[in-house]
Amino acid sequence: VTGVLAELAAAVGPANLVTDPDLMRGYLVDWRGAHVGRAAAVVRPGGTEEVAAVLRACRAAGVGVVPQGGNTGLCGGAVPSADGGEVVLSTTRMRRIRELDRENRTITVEAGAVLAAVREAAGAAGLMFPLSLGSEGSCTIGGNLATNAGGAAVLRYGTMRELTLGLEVVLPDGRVWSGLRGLRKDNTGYDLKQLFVGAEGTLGVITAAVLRLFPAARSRVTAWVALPDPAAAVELLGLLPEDRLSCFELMSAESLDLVLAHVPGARSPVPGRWPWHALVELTDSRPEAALAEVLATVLERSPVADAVVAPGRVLWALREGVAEAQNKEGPSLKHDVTVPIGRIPEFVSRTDTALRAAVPGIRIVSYGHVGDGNLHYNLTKPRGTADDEFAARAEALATVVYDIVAALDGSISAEHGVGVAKRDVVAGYKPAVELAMMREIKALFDPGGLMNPGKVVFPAGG
Ligand code: FAD
Ligand code: 2HG
Ligand code: ZN
Repeated sequence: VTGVLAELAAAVGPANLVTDPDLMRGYLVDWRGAHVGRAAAVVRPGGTEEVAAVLRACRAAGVGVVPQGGNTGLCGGAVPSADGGEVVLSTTRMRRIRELDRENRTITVEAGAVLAAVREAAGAAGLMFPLSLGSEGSCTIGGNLATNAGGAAVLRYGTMRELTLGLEVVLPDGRVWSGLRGLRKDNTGYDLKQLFVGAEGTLGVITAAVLRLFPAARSRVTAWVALPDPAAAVELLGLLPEDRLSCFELMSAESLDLVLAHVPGARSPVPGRWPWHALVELTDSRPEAALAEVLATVLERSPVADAVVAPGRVLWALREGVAEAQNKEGPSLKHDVTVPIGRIPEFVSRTDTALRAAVPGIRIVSYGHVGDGNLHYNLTKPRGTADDEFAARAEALATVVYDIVAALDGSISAEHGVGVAKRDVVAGYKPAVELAMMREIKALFDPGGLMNPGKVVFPAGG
């Protein structure tokens, strides 16, 4: 490894090669503190050619490379392994917005651009980039692409996959693929960009992308709705106008309890304690859309217990605060799952019943993007239980959750990906032929197994 460091310093400039343990620390642990690794160095290339030089040098030396953007991922995919021999490739210096094309409704950005900055640039041009995540102030477009990020606006605009028209990628052998086409139609063979979206850095390093833009919202209304159960949420969802609904988020009472306990100044928007809460947002590109009236009419006809309409981001802070609030309550067992929307009520009731029987007092912090079928079915230990006693049950509890997801034709990773956290368990829920195709694609692009080693792809016979 030491041999390659001089080459890396030459590739990116000595100031952008970090080997000091104190300066490396932040790159070696994930946002939750759940995954900790070691590395030979952190390298911070400033452009595509520098990324290519880094990958060539690492390949020649047989050194593994771990791409990292904002390091907000929740599956340990951006954290190096514990062996200390890998290099973290941080994209944070590559954050230029290369072009905004109004006629084509596209923006071309470098992979290290922070999501919030891309949304702002689109907004400044009177347009909108719709990807909406609580981590938008830190996560990068490269990370969003590599994880095929979802978030709150998927029901209307799709995941990162649907928002991407072209990519620039450095392959593991250092070749640069310039696929930055801003075309909505391009049937000239395999859709190669989609292989890299959701690959979590295992097939190459994404260095830039052409993304779709949309008309900005010129009217908006947001409501907090108290509900008796998830079935009422699904019923309300079906009554809302699909062409104007931009978000439909659901939270259990236990999720709101944590936000009220840990987010300074947080207050419940409705009086009393209700089992479930939905956050609903309607938007329209016309300023005169009268959305408040539309929403009020639907709410009058639907099975809601109480509802409050509020402007701005006040209500969003309650929803986006759950992940951090749950962290403050100790270790959480996360299950980012999805089932067909109509099966959410059955999923919740079957899983809640099974888990409450298995662990009396368990806190079920379930919340998420129910408008697209995605729940973060997260668990917090019962009060008074030791962290390690609860953690020891993680695998058994996950099996309960995932078996019910599988029985309902769902997926055990909806939007956060696989990383290391779910690599082995995902393999248990996929047909052998699907696992084999994944291994074959990985071997084709990365025969040496040096791109994000050990992540996503379950090894043959492993
Ligand atoms: P990182 O964490 O740095 O990396 C993630 C993966 O992508 C790793 O495998 C890494 O190797 C790979 N990678 C990063 N950059 C590149 C690149 N340029 N080329 C190739 N591979 C690369 N996710 C959602 O989907 N929806 C949400 O609503 C959501 N909300 C969140 C809220 C909070 C508070 C937090 C902490 C996280 C949330 N996330 C959410 C998870 C996370 O923000 C997303 O997965 C995000 O897309 C990761 O971006 P990043 O730049 O931080 O990537
Ligand atoms: C969210 O929707 C994020 O808030 C984070 O995807 C979910 O931490 C989680 O489990
Ligand atoms: Zn989410």
